[in-house]
Amino acid sequence: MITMKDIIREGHPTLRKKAEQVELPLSDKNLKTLHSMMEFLRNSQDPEKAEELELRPGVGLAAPQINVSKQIIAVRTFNDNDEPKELLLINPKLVSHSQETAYLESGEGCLSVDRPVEGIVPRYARIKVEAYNEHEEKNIFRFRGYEAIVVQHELDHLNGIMFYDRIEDYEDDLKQALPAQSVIPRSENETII
Ligand code: NB4
Ligand code: NI
Repeated sequence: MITMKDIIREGHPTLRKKAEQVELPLSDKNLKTLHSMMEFLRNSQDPEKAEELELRPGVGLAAPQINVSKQIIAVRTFNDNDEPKELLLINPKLVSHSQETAYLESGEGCLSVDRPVEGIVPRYARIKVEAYNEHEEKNIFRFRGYEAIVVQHELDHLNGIMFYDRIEDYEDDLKQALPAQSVIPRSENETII
């Protein structure tokens, strides 16, 4: 079972590496990793479990955060009917995005960052992601709004990017310059979520 002890924190070199592609068919070990990542999100969103296990709540987790440098993402959000929506994305690839940008009004936090960092983190408002699921089916996923932001935060982890790398006026020794092709220019018609 994954707990906060398993989550590596900023300064750990794995968080700055590009994650490796996962080989298909999935090994039992990779399947176990996938499922334990989703179990962590479920536990972290369950107030009783979270207190008992001392988990910070999370809506997403990327494998590099548990020191597994592989292209695996788990996302657990809620739909309009308040039902959980769980997604496991393997070898995800951003295939297209809107020009329009969006950001979370309350800023972003990261389970690998043990301090609050304020500031605007520009993200694309809508994205299309090609990925395999846990059944090894290739799919194109469309995300918008809050969900699109969560997925982009996780995709960044697979590329060694931390959310504060994207905050314009933030200064810190741990902040790194974005590769030019990763820069997201803020749009005029930006959505605040
Ligand atoms: C990933 C998110 C940071 C910004 C927005 C939010 C929470 C994380 C990090 C975008 C992605 C984890 C992975 C939350 C949270 C709202 C929904 C449902 C019920 C509690 C939960 C709390 F916990 N970020 N934490 N941070 N990360 N919303 N919510 N609620 O998830 O570092 O790379 O359960
Ligand atoms: Ni994070």
